[in-house]
Amino acid sequence: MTRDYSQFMPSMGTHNTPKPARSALENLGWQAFFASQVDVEALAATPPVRVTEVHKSGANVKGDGFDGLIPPGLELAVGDWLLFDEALPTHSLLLDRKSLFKRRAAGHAKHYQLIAANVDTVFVVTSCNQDFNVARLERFLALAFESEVAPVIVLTKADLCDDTQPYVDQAQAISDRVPVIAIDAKAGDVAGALADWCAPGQTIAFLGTSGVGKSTLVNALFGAEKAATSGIREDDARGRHTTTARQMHFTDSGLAVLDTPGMRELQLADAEAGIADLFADVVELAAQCKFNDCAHETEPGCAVRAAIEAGDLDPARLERYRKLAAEERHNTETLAERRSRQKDFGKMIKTVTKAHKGRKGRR
Ligand SMILES: Nc1nc2c(ncn2[C@@H]2O[C@H](COP(=O)(O)OP(=O)(O)OP(=O)(O)O)[C@@H](O)[C@H]2O)c(=O)[nH]1
Ligand SMILES: [Mg+2]
Ligand SMILES: [Zn+2]
Repeated sequence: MTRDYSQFMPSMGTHNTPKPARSALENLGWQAFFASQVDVEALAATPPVRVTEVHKSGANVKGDGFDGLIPPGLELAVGDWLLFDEALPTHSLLLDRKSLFKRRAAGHAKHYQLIAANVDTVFVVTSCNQDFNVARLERFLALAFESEVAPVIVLTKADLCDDTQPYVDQAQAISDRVPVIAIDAKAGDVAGALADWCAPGQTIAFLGTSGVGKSTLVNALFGAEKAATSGIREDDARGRHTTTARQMHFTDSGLAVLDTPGMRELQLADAEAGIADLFADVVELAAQCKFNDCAHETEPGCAVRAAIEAGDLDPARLERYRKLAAEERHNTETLAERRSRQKDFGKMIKTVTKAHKGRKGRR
């Protein structure tokens, strides 16, 4: 195994060389990943811009000393980077995404909704009250793993709860790859608690249901009222959907921050790998079952049941995994059906066009 020992090496005079000033683009989240897709001429002719908001009438974009609007036509997500074509904005070139959050659109079984692109860290927010729900957290985390975005769980309203430890323990048990933070978003040191993920040039996003304090966290990071917040209904601790649009804000230090509207329903599709990552413990156990197609019910040599009996696997966790995996398969099939129908339609058009051209040729 090769190990990286660089952190143990003496730093070679780094404190003597002043850091170069960060460029305006870097302060919008421009990273080497995007720069490597563009040559110098393209950079000069079509300057990079970042999508900060997407709505029906188009997308707001921001670049170096530039604020603009791209008319509808491109399928864009907040956080996207484009090479802006001033003469024909809808011909702007979309750069490859480092990451993309998408979900099965609510109410449209056969469509995707793009949530955000090029996010480095996602804070999955829930509060220490009735909103706390392990199955829902697992959905958000599986989506993050699928999108290859590092997730962190933030438990807000620590001040309203006698003992946060049971919440922290349950959140921590979901995955040892996901840090958990409990905080008072209104009065706690939010910037300090999230500092590890908020270096200049990074892009962070807040996801979670309504009323959990996403906008409150955003405001705390800015030290200013960037986003509106409002009270929750006391009876069921649910929010009122105060934030209605996904919006990217930028701090003076060069951190890109995405606030999102509360999401009640998160349906996963094309997220098999993300789910397997999150439930790696169950997947590994299942691989040790005697039969490849073991349903972990009554089969002999079932490693999953053995782990449950030994108290090493929570049966409720297995059940949640099964349910999420089955739902994901169903959603993925529905989307695949639609895609294949579109492909068939595309083929039909091509055949018709060809036949038409053929006839013309014979005339
Ligand atoms: N006491 C306390 N109140 C909080 C905390 N976090 C948020 N709140 C309050 O909870 C309410 C909802 O907070 P928001 O920040 O608007 O919640 P949101 O997640 O942005 O909600 P949507 O925009 O509807 O998705 C507000 O009244 C906040 O002041 C916290 O840690 N402690
Ligand atoms: Mg909000
Ligand atoms: Zn089994």
